[in-house]
Amino acid sequence: MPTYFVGDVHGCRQTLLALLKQLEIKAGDTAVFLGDLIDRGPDSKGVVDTVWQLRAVGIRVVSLRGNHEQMLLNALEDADSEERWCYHNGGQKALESFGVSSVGCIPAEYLRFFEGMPLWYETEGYLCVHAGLNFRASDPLSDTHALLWLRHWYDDIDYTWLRNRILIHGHTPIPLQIIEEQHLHLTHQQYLNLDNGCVYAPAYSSQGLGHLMALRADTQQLFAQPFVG
Ligand SMILES: [Mn+2]
Repeated sequence: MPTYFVGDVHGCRQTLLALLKQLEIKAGDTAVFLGDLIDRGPDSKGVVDTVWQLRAVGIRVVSLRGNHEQMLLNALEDADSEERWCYHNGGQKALESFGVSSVGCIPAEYLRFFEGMPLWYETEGYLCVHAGLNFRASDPLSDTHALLWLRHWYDDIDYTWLRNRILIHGHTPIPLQIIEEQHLHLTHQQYLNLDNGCVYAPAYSSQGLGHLMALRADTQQLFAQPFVG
């Protein structure tokens, strides 16, 4: 029963559907989404619905909270946060996909889903987070802000703490070539960024972005699905 890790979807529902087809994912398998299902792309609601449909057909789903789900939740709290999310971080596109004009009008079942998302996930040989880990904290998994937002943390990795686990994360779009290099060195570097910025296709395709990425845990096979508009 394979486990698949999936990078930042950002509302790219058609691309997600194409990736799932490529994975040949089936009942009994596990899909671990690394956060940022929503915002920027064309169909945030549709992405959540697709994730729920996986559950309905017997696929085990783990969906981590990304900083974008966090921004949506923050937007429920005050107007400044809602403005920041909507106008500076692609939240407007998410609202449009729900057919609403304010975050409070998103149906409660979706809000509960975002609220219930775990911040990290561990499975045999792997530790998954959305963004990164603060290895200067006594417990790196306790720094919630770092789990959601941190960039440029590879130099701080404490391999004694990490043991034999491989870190899987998203959050910072990097070119496909760099992802492939990380994948090549997976065993000794023990980290892999699965964010190839699929939502930034086609504008940034020349910079090596534009695929939705996945890794199969047991075989370490890497999958790259080009953006589907
Ligand atoms: Mn992110």
